[in-house]
Amino acid sequence: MSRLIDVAPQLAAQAIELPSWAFGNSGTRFKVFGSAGTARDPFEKIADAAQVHRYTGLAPTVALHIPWDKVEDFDALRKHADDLGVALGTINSNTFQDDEYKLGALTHTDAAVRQKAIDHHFECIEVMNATGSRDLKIWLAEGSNYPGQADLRGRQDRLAESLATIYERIGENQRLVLEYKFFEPAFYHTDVPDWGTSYAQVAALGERAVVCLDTGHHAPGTNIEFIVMQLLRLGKLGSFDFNSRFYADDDLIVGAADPFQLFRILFEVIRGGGYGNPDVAFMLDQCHNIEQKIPGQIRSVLNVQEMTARALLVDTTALTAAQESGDVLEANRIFMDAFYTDVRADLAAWRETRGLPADPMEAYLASGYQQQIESERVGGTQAGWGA
Ligand code: RM4
Ligand code: MN
Repeated sequence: MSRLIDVAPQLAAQAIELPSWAFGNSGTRFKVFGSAGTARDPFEKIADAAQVHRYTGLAPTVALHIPWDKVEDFDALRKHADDLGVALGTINSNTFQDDEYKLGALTHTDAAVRQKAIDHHFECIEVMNATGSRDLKIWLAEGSNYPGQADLRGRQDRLAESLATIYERIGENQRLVLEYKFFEPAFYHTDVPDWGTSYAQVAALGERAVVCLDTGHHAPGTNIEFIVMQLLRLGKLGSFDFNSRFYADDDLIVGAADPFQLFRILFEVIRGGGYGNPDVAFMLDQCHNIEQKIPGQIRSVLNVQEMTARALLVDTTALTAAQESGDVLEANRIFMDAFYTDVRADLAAWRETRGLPADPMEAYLASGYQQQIESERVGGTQAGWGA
């Protein structure tokens, strides 16, 4: 078993993008709770995200959602991020909150509605040009609720056509990233429900189109690490939206519901060459409905770091030997040995060697930032879904 110190250089390469929406208020369809100090605009969301990076060294970029994070002057937002030591990352499009999109956006039967949705993506590409972002991430809320309601095949064909039009606008150094999700808000069928559909759609577009795997977007019991392996094998795993879930798309703190699953996923990422590889972006897609938001994000990136460290500790030489000789129990023992290794004290010491606090959460809580935003951010409207 190798020690943490042996894998430290690989740990230093870790970067996890934060979602701007984690710093605004969110909730369920029953209630969105407000909370003191919550960011009121994209500038304040970036300031909060920068705190996470400051204490963990793990989160150098922030993803934006358009129009939630639309500002007059994206150059100013970019400079603001830069001044705070972070950069703007992935641009997420949003075609799920306009009345016209009730029955679809990129798949709608009405060409005018499809064009509106395509134009929104063109606008997102302009934002990317201003922010210096590489990735346009598309998640579609499209589908139907009742059998017979929609022409499944027709929608898939219109989706292909709309995506091709958007892809043509993508710059040389930009990518189109298509995210899948098995259900919700549509309950009978979803137009991009699984990795296979996303793969088929992006493969038809070209090299700069890849798949986003959101860990909360599968049916319970799905072997997600198998999908990770397959997409890496096919060269189409573009990014992760990390979060955890118990039942549906819960968007809870990554590693909270099933740390072992996170370990298994990260093991396949590493084995498949997706770790420390700029082609595979690590992002969080979470909401902190009842817990504090900045600490929630700190806990999340630390969970990913901790499980990455454990996955890096797998003795792959011994594992391969056990696999090839058919030693079932020994292979499983080697795998589990790494999973059960407590790396927390070693990680704390390693952080200090890099000028970071041993305990980022404690350092943040002691910094006074939370008290400061709670007293300063009075008046105005707190950011939330749709704002
Ligand atoms: C979706 C999907 C997207 C995220 C939105 C807010 O379920 O996961 O990635 O942008 O939620
Ligand atoms: Mn997502």
